[in-house]
Amino acid sequence: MRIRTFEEYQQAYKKSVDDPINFWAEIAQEFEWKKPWIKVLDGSFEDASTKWFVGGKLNITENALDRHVREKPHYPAIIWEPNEPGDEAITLTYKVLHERVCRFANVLKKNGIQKGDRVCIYMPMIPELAIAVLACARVGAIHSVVFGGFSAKSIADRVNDSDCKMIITTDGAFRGAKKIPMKETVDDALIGCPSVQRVIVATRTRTPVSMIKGRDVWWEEEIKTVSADCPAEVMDSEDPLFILYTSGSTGKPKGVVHTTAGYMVYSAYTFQNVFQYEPGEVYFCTADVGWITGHSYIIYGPLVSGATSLMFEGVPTYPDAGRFWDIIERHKVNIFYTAPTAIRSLMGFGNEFWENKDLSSLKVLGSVGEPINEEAWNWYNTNIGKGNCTIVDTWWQTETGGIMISPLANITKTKPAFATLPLPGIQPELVDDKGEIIEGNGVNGNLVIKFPWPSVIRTTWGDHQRCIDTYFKAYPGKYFTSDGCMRDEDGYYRITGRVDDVINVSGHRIGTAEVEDALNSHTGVIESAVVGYPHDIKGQGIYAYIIIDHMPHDASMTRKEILATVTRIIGPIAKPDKIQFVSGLPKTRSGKIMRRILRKIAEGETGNLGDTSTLLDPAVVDEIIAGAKEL
Ligand code: 7RM
Repeated sequence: MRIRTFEEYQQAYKKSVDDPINFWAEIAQEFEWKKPWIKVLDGSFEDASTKWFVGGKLNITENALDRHVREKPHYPAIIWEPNEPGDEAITLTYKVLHERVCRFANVLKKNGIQKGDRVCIYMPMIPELAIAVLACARVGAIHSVVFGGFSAKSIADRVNDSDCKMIITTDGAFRGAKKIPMKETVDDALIGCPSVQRVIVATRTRTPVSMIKGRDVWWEEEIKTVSADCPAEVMDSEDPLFILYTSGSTGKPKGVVHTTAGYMVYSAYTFQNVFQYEPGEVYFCTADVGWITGHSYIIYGPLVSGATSLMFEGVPTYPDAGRFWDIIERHKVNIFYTAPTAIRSLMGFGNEFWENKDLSSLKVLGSVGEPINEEAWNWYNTNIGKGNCTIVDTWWQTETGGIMISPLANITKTKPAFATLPLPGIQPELVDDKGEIIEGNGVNGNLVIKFPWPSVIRTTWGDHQRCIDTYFKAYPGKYFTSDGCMRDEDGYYRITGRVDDVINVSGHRIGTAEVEDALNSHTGVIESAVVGYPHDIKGQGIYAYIIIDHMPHDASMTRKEILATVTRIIGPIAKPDKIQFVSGLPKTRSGKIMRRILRKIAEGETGNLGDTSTLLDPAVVDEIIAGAKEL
């Protein structure tokens, strides 16, 4: 499974294309199965019916825990670094983690959870979060982790979409200098969630919370009453493992469904090959488990691989902008995986935060979530990597389950800002808007993947047609990524960003339609249009054009109120960075908003706006340009 040279990569790649069935079968054999599969690959992209390792039986937690407990019980599985730098880090060995997962799995069963039930997890980055996730997998429950920054309404929407029977949360969360309520937000959400029968609350901040009789129980009390022995549920390869909601260009966030075997095989295979993890090393991914990166590369990929995964509760700037470098120094981190937005933000804080830190343990630096600009790539390479670390710029998506295009650390020759080459099993192609394949090198196009890989999205929860329409319809027989991409003279891939109405703010995916819906629910807002614009640190910022029923006397107050509404409805991550009040929006005769024009104005373009001849009222454009200058 492990590739060690560029020649081996080329051979593996060739085999994965010529003979994908045997290629993946050989890799899958290295895992622990309760019953072997009958067929490696079935179904088709046309109706989004891909299935892998059909008929196989397994439990992912036996691969992530039991297997390693037998071989190396005292090896650290999770090193947890708390928010407060003075507080001692906690190490959970594979044996301890296994015991705690089994115990909590019994708590789930005792509280009525059975195979196939959906469980929502709304927690900060504490070990109990990883334990809750794995305990769900142990009993065959489908976890749906909701990022701790989402609002009560966002929780309720997600819980209701998949009829979660339970929510696991904490009293509160520590985030830098702030203490944030969690249970209280869950309580607000639960006003509108009839499916939830039980709430399990773990203690973190000792914030007083309301506990409802017959519904709410304490984690610490529950685990006292159960055994530490919990046989793993027998799961089919294609039984859903989890749902993770992600934003698209239209409508509400979709529940992306990943299944058991394919996801396990692919997350572990890519973890080992991209990062080249060696026994004894410490791996640190700064993502939150609320996003796919945390699922695949804090929990499942590393643990299935028997690695040591460092999990950090806090934020990069607390107590100061040297926190990541301090963690790397103290825990002798070898592999560090973060987002370009964090790099750009830490670049701005000055040398004193990293110069005095010993970063010599580092071997591999990773980047994920958004395009990394050359300046940030070079800064990361020179100042953090000291020119001695390889940078892996990993392109992938919630829907792909694992890394798709990336260098293999110290194997693939890198190039600043390039995700470089596809991993074995991944067949990318560039196509134009008509679906014509763009051959050759030195070209640009829409990125599609023309052959299934084990962790491709299986469905969108409750609406399979939406999955087909979103990913498999634009280019029949191919998976459409919604990303634009260039392939340079060397055949290297560089992802240029989304080609749909999704904005990538600090590596978080936000749908413009969702933000517009939130804005439109604010009193006085008649209509709104949201676009992304280049932002030095966040990558993209959110720019909202708003038609309001009458111009406010105090525009800054109205802006604040509008932001409060967006925070209530979605969460603080969706707050527009700029709000411009306008009297009209540039629309075509058929009533479609011409976002292209709004995007250009948001970028600061005033002259060349392209063809505006189809506009109903071209005068509105001049007004918007004038207003944008004053903002
Ligand atoms: C892993 C993750 C997916 C979107 C994707 C891209 C963008 C992610 C890179 C990247 C350029 C990268 N999942 N993206 N990684 N763009 N280079 N290395 O982020 O579902 O939350 O977002 O993120 O646009 O479509 S995600």
